Amino acid sequence: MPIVNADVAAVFNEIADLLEVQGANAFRVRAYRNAARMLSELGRSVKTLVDRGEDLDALPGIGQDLAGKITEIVATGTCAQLERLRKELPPAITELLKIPGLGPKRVRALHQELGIQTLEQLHRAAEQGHVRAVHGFGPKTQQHILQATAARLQQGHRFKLLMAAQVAEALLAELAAVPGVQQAVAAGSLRRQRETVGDLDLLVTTQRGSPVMDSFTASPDVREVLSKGSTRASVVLRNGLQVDLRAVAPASFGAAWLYFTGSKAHNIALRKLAQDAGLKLNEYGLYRGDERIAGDTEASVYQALGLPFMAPELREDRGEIDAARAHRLPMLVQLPDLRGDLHAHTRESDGHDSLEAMAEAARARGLQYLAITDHSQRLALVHGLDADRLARQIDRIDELNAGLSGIVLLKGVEVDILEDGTLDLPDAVLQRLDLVVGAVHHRFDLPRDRQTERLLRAMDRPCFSILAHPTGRLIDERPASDIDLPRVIRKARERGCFLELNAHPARLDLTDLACRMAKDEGVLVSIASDAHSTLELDNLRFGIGQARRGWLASPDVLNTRTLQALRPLLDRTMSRGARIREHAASGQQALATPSTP
Ligand code: DGT
Ligand code: CA
Ligand code: CA
Repeated sequence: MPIVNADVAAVFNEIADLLEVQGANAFRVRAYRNAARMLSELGRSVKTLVDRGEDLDALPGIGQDLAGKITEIVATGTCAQLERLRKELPPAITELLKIPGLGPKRVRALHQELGIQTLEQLHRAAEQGHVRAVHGFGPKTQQHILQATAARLQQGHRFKLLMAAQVAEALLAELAAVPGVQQAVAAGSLRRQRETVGDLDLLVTTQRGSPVMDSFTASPDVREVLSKGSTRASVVLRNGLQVDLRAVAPASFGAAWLYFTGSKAHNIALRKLAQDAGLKLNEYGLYRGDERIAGDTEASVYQALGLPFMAPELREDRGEIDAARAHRLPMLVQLPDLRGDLHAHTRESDGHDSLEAMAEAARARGLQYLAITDHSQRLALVHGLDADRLARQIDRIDELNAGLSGIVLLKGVEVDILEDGTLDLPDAVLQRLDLVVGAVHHRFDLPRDRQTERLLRAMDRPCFSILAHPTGRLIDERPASDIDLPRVIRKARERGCFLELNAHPARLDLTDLACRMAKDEGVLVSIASDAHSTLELDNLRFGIGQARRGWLASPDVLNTRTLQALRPLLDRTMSRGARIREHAASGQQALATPSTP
């Protein structure tokens, strides 16, 4: 099985963790982390780049040293430096580092003073009160560690969709190349585009005698074979991801794909429908008595049950079956429906690429417009723009647009929403933009009322178009901030502004259910890449997956609009006209006339 980007990223992240535990230079550590992030977000296979002999140091943040290591990892699955570090430190250090609040320094102290090497040992030490005795730890931290280790030990680990998708793609290509294999497809939560995946479920149809189970379990990336038979096998990969493979005859392919795609709840509901009609549904087909009446395709099964085909993203038993019977299933939005992207960064703040490169990359992906929304000044660490620099960027975009064809850059900003709900830049410069994307980047921990008020107040500002990553959650890393989302959605409807579904695979914020809530309230959703490089524009596909899970059809999505149809919608959020003049008159110097088309 070939190495996928996530494997290389995992090696780099582990190196960074171990270096940090050893107290290595912070720049060195950060270089590995940035490289890991870039790779896991890269739209192309780094193995393919290596195979083709392409120049790896052309990738953002990759110098000669890291390029050499990537080549080494692609060839061998690991790299000498990591092996060296692993020998120097106990293997469970990386696990310990994942506990919130336990940085490398503390992990080091626990290891050195208590000899702790595993989660179980840490849990026991906290239970027995030994942790609080270590310098720098108190009873509160000990309690926190006790809870966190208990939770970790209980919860089965789930993988982010991006990583699961990369691994599945590589595995399916390998399986398809095995003699006798006819079809090889993904099923399970991956196919339903859930934001995290517990394990991978793959399905093949084969001719008799195909060695598919042997090749699958013999793959060098398999750490452990859990079970193996002639029609099924389960393995655990080196990265910890479990993969279940099933083989069926072509006549059962549709029924098996339906069964293993799930969800379990959807399957149960379908089986009940079948029973009520005097039929029997299982993974081999739909039967009347002993006769198989459907099962070679999924559509044949649905049809025999009197239903239209249902997209995998809908199969959660959240009302899709009733909606289907009433012919009320939405025509789900698709990637080619997107005409543009309303959230992207350039080198001017923390992006990797220039305005020109971003414009070209968006055009190459068939987009008609791309909003440039660099960070605002409060985010000094990422070189956020103050009013002067933003004004200069506005001018540059105007100049650039004059010479561009096939793509229009929209002038925007990702302005910080301050703690009191004001915005991080004056209205005078915001007015000159085509759109204002507002976002929270600090104080995620405010109590519900204050956090909600903060957002509502921001949305009430004269220039406010789209609320970006509304809850601020990072999957597995930071919980959603506590907000009254229904209130925020109703506010967006009253104000005529929009909510973002951030397509970054670590965010996917809004959730599927939140998308559905927005749709029900008539609030349009902006599916946005938040790209920090040209390659990250490809993340839009994960946003599409989430939107489809949230029942969004093309008309429910803001950026399926043509530029011509989009302009007036954005203009309304920018209070062009009376209110602007009022604000300009109230002491702030108008920098220029508003840039209406
Ligand atoms: P995951 O792996 O936790 O992200 O979620 P899934 O949906 O991939 O669940 P998984 O891997 O346990 O099972 C794959 C599919 O197999 C599941 O979506 C539906 C089907 N399945 C599994 N167990 C059962 C069951 O007990 N009854 C029925 N009807 N279907 C099942
Ligand atoms: Ca699964
Ligand atoms: Ca499974």
